[in-house]
Amino acid sequence: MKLKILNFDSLGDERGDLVSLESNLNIPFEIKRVYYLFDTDTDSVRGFHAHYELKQVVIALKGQCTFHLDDGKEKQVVVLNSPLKGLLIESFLWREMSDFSDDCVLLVIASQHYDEADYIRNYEEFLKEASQNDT
Ligand code: T46
Repeated sequence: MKLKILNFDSLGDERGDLVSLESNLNIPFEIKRVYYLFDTDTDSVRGFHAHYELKQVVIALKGQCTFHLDDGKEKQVVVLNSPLKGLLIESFLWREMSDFSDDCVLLVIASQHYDEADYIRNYEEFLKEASQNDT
């Protein structure tokens, strides 16, 4: 599975921590969009889609949540719970997010502007597209 955890160095000192994220340096693509999820209902499950092109790095700035990832052949579960770790989600990965802690703030760094046409929201369609992309 195309899954990678990025480790970010803190530039902190006795005053506290600071992490800098930069296009094509510690973020492995040009950053086109940033969004964040917060105050998510702890019972909510989000996602249920994959992307054709979009790459993203997801960071739990506060709290934690669980990512269920599926490349059509293999499934993997990742708990995000550190502002020093980023989950790189490449294209053609089905994602579902659950178990949001009350205080969870998820930062998402994206390689493309928002485009609904880039979403694959039907799981059967995803399996078909993922197997074609794999060949
Ligand atoms: C992903 C996970 C981690 C916009 O208008 N612009 C945006 O940039 C985004 C991300 C969303 N929206 C709209 C589309 C929906 O009407 O905001 C609403 C909620 O989005 P969605 O239901 O897609 O949220 P999630 O949490 O299921 O998925 C989001 C991202 O869409 C997705 O790319 O990987 O977070």
